Amino acid sequence: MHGLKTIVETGQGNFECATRGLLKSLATELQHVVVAGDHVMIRPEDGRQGMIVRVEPRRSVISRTSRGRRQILVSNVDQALIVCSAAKPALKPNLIDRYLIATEQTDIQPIVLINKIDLVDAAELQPLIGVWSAMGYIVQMVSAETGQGIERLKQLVAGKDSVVTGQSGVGKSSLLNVIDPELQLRTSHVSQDSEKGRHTTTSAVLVPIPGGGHIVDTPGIRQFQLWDVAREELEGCFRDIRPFINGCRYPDCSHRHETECAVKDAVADGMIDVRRYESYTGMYEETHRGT
Ligand SMILES: Nc1nc2c(ncn2[C@@H]2O[C@H](COP(=O)(O)OP(=O)(O)OP(=O)(O)O)[C@@H](O)[C@H]2O)c(=O)[nH]1
Ligand SMILES: [Mg+2]
Ligand SMILES: [Zn+2]
Repeated sequence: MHGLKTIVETGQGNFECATRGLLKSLATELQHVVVAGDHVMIRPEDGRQGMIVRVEPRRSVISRTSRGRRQILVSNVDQALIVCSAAKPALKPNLIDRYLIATEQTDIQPIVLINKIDLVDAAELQPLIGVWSAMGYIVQMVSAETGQGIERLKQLVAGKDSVVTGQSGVGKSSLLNVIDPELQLRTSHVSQDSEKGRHTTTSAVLVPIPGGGHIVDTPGIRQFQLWDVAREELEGCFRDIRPFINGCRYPDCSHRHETECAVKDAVADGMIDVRRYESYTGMYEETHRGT
């Protein structure tokens, strides 16, 4: 999106499109009618120009709350690449849990990438990774430095639309750069633009990658905290805790101080990983009550 113009990728190349007036009238100050990732129908006009006449229903959205209102940043994303590093900065398993929990209520497939695997003994991470794998999460060890795991990463992103998230310094740009050496140039280009005060609502770009698919690039999304999960919904977002919650004595059990709690029993019996349980209680303290 560039102001009033939207670049639409089609089977016959890119078209620079305006948006039909009727659609535009539905826009608000915060919300564009068309967002990056949308599937649209266009009417070609002269040359490579066109008019967006219809926006298809969105499969999934990534949004943030701005000035008290939900703003959609990008739609129809298939997967979120949750990038962390094995060291420098140190691995933070509870932070990974946070990202995983946030994707749980969406149609977005999370993929955990543990980068900088060259800096540690990979075998030591196996028990930790095994806990996530047992719940069905994809966790891939990679190194942008040595190339370890990069072929697998390329397979994971091919043909899919992925957003990338993770703390500063974990190697997101480095990984994108090995997926596509051209991507880095374009990444820095977008950042420079936004420094000049480009309106943040228009800055999401889907960058095509080799083998098909896109990486969603916006500085905002690279730091996104993902979505808020209401306190009542938290237990259900933990794939390992969810099976036990019906066994608790109290229907509103928070699984912390209550007696006759099936979740705490499961932790004591080794059915739920202790670190995951602590991750749950930590998040519980911080989440807000829903409305
Ligand atoms: N040893 C090692 N260093 C790496 C690896 N990947 C990235 N680095 C280094 O880690 C540092 C940070 O990498 P970046 O790619 O800039 O990290 P980033 O996640 O994009 O950081 P922000 O843009 O600040 O969010 C750089 O000095 C990289 O050279 C890796 O696999 N192994
Ligand atoms: Mg970066
Ligand atoms: Zn309980």
